[in-house]
Amino acid sequence: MKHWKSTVGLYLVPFFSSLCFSQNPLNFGSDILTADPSAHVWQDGKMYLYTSHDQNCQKDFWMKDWHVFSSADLVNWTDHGAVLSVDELKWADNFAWAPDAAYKNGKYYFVFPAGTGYKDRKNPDKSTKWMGIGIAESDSPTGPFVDKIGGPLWKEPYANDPAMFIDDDGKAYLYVHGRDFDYRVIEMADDMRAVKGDFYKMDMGGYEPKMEGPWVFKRKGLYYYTMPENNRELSYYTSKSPTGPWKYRGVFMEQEHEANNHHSIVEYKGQWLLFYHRWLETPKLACKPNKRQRHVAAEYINFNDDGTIKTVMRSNKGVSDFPERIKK
Ligand code: FUB
Repeated sequence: MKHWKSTVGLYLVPFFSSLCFSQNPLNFGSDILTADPSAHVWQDGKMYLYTSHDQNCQKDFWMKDWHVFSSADLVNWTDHGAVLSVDELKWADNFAWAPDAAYKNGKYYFVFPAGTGYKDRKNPDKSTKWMGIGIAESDSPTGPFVDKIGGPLWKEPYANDPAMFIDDDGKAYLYVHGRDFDYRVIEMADDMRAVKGDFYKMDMGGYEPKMEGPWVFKRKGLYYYTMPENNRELSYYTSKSPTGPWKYRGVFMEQEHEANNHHSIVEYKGQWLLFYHRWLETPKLACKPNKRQRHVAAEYINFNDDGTIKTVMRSNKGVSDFPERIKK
């Protein structure tokens, strides 16, 4: 009997310890539903995640505010609350979708999509939904962020999912997903309160699948344009310039369920990291008919010697060993 118990105990130890140390999705210390993480490491040496905020059992992505979380070890996170809400905007009242952030001129910028109207999925001709991109500023990475322009950066074309990339020379590039308007980039004015010049349609090497949620980063002199291809699997292009021409390099994270993904990639304390969201059963909420809700998760992302990205698998462990890794 004693022998039987100790054998079972032996098998249970790894099971329970994996539960204790599994921290994917990330533990933000509450039941908040988060999606569309935009990761940045700021001057204070901490990681900041700007996310969309799903409402419990929300209807058709009707989302109202954005949150920011910070951490120094990717395990212990502080929720700094809502950085901005559509209630503070004069020009939008809904669709607080995937945001991004930037630091320039000694200020923090929060760049976000928001909109008005209604999307009629049964009769698309009756849809009145419109979305545009706003930019708000603050002296602090956690806000409060203020929309000093009081309007979107432009009215047409319809656009969302902004990604701001600031190059080493200080130039700020804004990439968006738009209605018949993908693979476009535009430069920001120096004061970051307007766009400068015209949209530039980038050369994607002849491969332009349906996409949303672009993200641009630079590693070892090579620029990466990553995106949820078909809104689902994460794929990428590389280039020697932030405006292309780009070369398609393939998928680095497969899709999960018939559901969207949205991500960001950043280096922190010598490790390259992928932040993304997963649609997971969330029984506590008992949402019908969509039981799965979005939760922000993270994985390590690795590169081959030629700069190509190694396939990333979703894991329960995520980056929960980050504190140990950075001690080494
Ligand atoms: O969160 C709302 C929308 O879903 C985002 O803007 C898209 O990228 C997708 O994640």
